[in-house]
Amino acid sequence: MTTAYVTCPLCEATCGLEVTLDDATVTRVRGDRDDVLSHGYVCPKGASLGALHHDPDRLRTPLVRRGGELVEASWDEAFAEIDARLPGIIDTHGRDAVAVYVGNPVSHNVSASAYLRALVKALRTTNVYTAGTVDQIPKHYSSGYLFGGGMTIPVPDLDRTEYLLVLGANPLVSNGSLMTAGDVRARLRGIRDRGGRIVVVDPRRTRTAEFADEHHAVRPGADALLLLAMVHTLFAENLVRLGTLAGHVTGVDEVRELAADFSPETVADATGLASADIRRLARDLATADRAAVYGRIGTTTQEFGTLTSWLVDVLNVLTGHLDREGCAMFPLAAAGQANTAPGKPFRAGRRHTRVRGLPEVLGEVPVATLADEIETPGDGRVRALITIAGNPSLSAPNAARLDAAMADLDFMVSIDIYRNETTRHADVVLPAPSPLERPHYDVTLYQLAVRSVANWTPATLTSDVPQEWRTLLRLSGVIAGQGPDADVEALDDLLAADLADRYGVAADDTRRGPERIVDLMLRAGPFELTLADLEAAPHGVDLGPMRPRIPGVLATESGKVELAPEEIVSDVPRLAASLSRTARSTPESAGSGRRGPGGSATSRPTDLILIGRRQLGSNNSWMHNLEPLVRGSNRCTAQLHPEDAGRLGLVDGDPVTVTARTGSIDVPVEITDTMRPGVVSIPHGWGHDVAGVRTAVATRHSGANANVLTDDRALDVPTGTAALGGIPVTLTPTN
Ligand SMILES: Nc1nc2c(c(=O)[nH]1)N[C@H]1C(S)=C(S)[C@@H](COP(=O)(O)OP(=O)(O)OC[C@H]3O[C@@H](n4cnc5c(=O)[nH]c(N)nc54)[C@H](O)[C@@H]3O)O[C@H]1N2
Ligand SMILES: Nc1nc2c(c(=O)[nH]1)N[C@H]1C(S)=C(S)[C@@H](COP(=O)(O)OP(=O)(O)OC[C@H]3O[C@@H](n4cnc5c(=O)[nH]c(N)nc54)[C@H](O)[C@@H]3O)O[C@H]1N2
Ligand code: SF4
Ligand SMILES: [Mo]
Repeated sequence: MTTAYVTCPLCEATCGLEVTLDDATVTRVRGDRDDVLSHGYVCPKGASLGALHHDPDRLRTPLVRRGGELVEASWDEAFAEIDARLPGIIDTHGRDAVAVYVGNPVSHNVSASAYLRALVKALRTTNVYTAGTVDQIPKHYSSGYLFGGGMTIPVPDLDRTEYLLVLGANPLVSNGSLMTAGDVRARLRGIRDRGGRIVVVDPRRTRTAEFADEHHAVRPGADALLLLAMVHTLFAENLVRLGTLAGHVTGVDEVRELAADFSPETVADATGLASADIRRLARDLATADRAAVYGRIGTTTQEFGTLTSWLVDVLNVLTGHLDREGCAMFPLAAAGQANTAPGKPFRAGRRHTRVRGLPEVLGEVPVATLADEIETPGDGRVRALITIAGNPSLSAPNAARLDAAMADLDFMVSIDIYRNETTRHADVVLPAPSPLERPHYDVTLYQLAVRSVANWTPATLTSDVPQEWRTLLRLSGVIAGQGPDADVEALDDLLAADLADRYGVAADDTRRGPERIVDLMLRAGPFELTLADLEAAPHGVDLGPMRPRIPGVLATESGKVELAPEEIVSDVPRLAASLSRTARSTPESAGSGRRGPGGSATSRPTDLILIGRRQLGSNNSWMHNLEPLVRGSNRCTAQLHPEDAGRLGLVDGDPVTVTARTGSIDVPVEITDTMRPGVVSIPHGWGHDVAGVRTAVATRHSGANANVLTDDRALDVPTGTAALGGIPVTLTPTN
């Protein structure tokens, strides 16, 4: 028996786990009590790392399409196929004919994230689509314009705050997002133990809402109105206090003017909150000494994602709750922290997509328009696609359309650990090692951690599957014209030398791959660690709580927090227009009349508004092939308030057909008074019963694909991020 200590790479919490092995068999996974961040916490997914590693369906051999069928092939055969097909497409149709889709697990995989740069550089395509564009891009955008850096995102100082206002996040289920905090439950409990308050704004009474002191069931998409009315109240009641931020903020008067028309009375109907409650929320926030406003995916993947993300921080600033102990603060990571050296001020929209003119943000363009780019003829049409750790067939809006478009590509390569809904369309599938077969250091998520910590995980098990960085470099070699057998070591040396140059430190050339990269990032970092320091600390190194970072962290043109950037406030008229839209709608049905942008449905009594939900045993779309995770309550259902169910004559478990502009799906209803009347919730990541996958367990527990209902036309306008929530749908009992 041996024991290994690993940082879980499955979600943003970065928990430390203790893995027990009998030779190469994982016999137990539990929380590492000595882990510096998570102190022994583990969730059902982390506990399933062994099951994931041993899953017989997980890919260990490349697949190549022969005579229409994906068949097992050697690595050399797979790369020969790519070399025979991909460079030709670039030669004939140009660089932009190849698109890349980067999925969520890349953020948790330094081997993939560090070496993706090489691939994108070799491709020189403008078509880089990411899961971020169905997720947090509005927060990067608002932070970029407010503070000057797209990664300069404030996170709540959970361990010291006494008032936490949470909008559109359910950390007790998601384990925290844009807020890396292993064992979030203990940390939230800490707030209450200190006599503090937690307030949740969410159309559903989630686990986090149940746990909180106060819950407000806002109407989907109305958060920006709510927050702007709180801003209005702060000014009206003379509660604006910049505190230590005074002298570091511009644009306060502009914000006052923008909020003038949004009194609590004006927005009450549209938000579903009483004006007295809105005023009280503003006062409670203003008078709390240590407080933070925090918003997550319910605030970013919605019609007003940018404005909501912006207003979260406007409130933090106006109440003096930014960059102070116990408030919203800027983390400081030991490696790769993007905002430690002064850079150029953030700018988005440096280019726009060909068909719909949607903006680039952080070099990424919205996956909501990938199908347009594949389907629409002309120069720059996407003819080939490389997916890396992504499953857009289940995760992107109007997924059925994108799925069909992918089937129509000239060539597709996927790097993935499963043959699933997306990778079944590929011509070549290249496997990646399991999480236990690769080293790990969470370069991305530690930049958003509530404490500075550093933890290195060496690979626990060896693998026949090449490390993902090697696969990415080999693929880059094909694209750079070096053929199927590029010198991976030489390419790695180049990449490391380039980074060493950028960080101004010498690379330790006795190390290879991500080890060399992480080591040089650590040495260049603010705590001047080395990889050897971390190798000697299997439970991680604690580097202390967040510290004030203003003004040094600010990279705006003015060197100040720019509270009213044109790129954001120009969207306020669209928000104002949404108010008159609500005013015109019928008041008796909470959901009716609120249309997503581009939605053309007329209000009917059975119209509902669709939102999503996360489930403890799911990880977006890809862990449903593990028996321990698909037992019990982890099911794909449409949650509905009893009033709505009664109106539709539905009882618990009845099958319903849910229809939106883009398509319809059948799911059983789950009747629960945790839902806001007029709103229906269906989790994403299900819908595994399609041909050509190799996920036996998931197929048996299929569920339906909620993203058949989400609309690729419904976007947060400034960023083009999909509004996955707030979609008008109709429910009819399935016969
Ligand atoms: N167990 C589990 N954990 C996960 C994941 C998973 O799939 N399963 N996925 C991971 C990923 S990729 C991410 S990005 C994070 C996300 O982390 P969270 O954002 O915390 O995740 P959700 O549980 O989806 O919480 C979003 C909440 O927003 C609410 N909501 C929907 N629309 C609105 C709205 O218009 N306004 C407001 N105020 N609320 C709204 C929903 O009801 C929901 O409760 O979770 C990560 N962790
Ligand atoms: N309706 C609705 N849709 C949503 C959301 C929602 O809340 N509602 N949430 C959105 C969010 S926040 C996100 S982040 C996206 C996620 O969108 P995606 O990233 O497209 O989807 P995932 O389900 O995370 O798929 C991850 C893929 O990576 C593979 N994989 C896992 N580990 C590795 C690895 O180490 N290497 C490689 N190469 N592959 C690996 C898995 O097999 C799977 O195919 O979904 C979005 N879609
Ligand atoms: S909460 Fe996230 S990081 Fe922690 S064990 Fe679960 S999946 Fe892993
Ligand atoms: Mo996400």
